[in-house]
Amino acid sequence: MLTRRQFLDASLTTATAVALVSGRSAFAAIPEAPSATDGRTQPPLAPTTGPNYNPVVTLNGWTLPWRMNGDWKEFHLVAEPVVREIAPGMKAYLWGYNGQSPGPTIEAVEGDKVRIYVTNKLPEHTAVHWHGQRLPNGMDGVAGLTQPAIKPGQTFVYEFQLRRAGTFMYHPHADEMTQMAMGMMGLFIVHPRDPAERRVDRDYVFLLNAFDIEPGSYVPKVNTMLDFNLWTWNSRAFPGIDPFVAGKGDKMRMRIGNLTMTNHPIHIHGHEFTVTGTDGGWVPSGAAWPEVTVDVAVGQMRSIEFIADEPGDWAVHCHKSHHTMNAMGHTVKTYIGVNLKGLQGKISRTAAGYMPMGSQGMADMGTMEMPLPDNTLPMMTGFAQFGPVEMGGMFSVLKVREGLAHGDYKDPGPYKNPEGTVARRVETEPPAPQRNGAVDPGSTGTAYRVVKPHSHENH
Ligand SMILES: [Cu+2]
Repeated sequence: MLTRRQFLDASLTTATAVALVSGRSAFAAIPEAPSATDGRTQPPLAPTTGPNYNPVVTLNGWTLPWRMNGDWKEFHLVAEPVVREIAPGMKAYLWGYNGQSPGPTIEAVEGDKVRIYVTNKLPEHTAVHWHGQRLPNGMDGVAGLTQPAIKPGQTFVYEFQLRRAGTFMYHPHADEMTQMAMGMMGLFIVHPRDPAERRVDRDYVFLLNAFDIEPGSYVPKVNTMLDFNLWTWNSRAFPGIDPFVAGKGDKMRMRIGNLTMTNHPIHIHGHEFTVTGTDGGWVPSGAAWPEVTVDVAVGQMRSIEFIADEPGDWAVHCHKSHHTMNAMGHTVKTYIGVNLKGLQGKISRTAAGYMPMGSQGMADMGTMEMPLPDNTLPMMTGFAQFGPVEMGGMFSVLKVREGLAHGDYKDPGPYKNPEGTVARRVETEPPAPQRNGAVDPGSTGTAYRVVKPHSHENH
């Protein structure tokens, strides 16, 4: 609790800082702090000064512009409350940086000297830790241990030289439980000095994060330890997550950082990849190992690479099935195998609006127009060309297309499958009975016999 005196001090300093930072002429020593609120993936930011590199694409995010000052690259982060659309139909009141959660991606080059200003517009103190970076101890951003906390209204500066290329993160190290549960985090990419080293055509980056937001409310519960109800990539949940777009034959990289409190096995359909980097650096090329699922543990980063050589719309998702479900699913009861006929009428007499569901599985929930409280997301949702996708949370699509231009990241729409290459229905006889979800132990399965097999299968 702040005392009245402390509160007045805090609001005065906040007001002063706001005036100084927005009035550029009054505060020329500090670079401008650009801000963005658009939840869509922004085009990569190609460098206009300093060494060249192939910029990353931040999924549903953006890169922080910088300015050169002598031989220093100067950035300005503003820690502040933000409104983030998690997916269409739901907004969250979070804390982040420069208008968004996660904050903008910082990109620079191995050997660069970076000067990062951090202005605190939060109601409490903060500090920024540069996860994975080699730097002087006093620049490590642990409030109390390596520096005084940045009080509301204050601006601190961090200065260090980037000693190695790789994928890093930034996040608060002050009241971490609250500030990370509220969405404060960002990516920090350091490119190799030689742009030919480890070069790829498309380099996607995202953070795994999670929130616990009651349906109908806007602010995350910050004391939740494990039972989160929104599993997100860059603070977005499917169907709010943009696709990974690839030209056929492109060399792809995805860099995935985990700032949740559990591990996430990230799985890609249709392609195998190699794990080529961790927060500790690049995996030597002879030691990179093949996978189709990479487990990203808490506080870790994994960089994976593959050639996008299979055209199509390929699912990319966390393999924990509860992490591909949105908030409303977490309270739904299981009724599989229960005959609910007649029950609804009886219960509705005492509980108005009662709606039983799921006696034949939960798939109804992907299509039903069920009234939701304001500001939440259905359990499983999303539509594609063949029907409901029945997903939520940590799910997106890798869209591989022939003939995409190098810098084209637009959603190319649904994949046009070549004739005869889509799984199809076959005629059966007798028709499969309605089983109402119950398993008949005496069933021999003959009801599903295919009666008109292709002739060549009879030989
Ligand atoms: Cu997961």
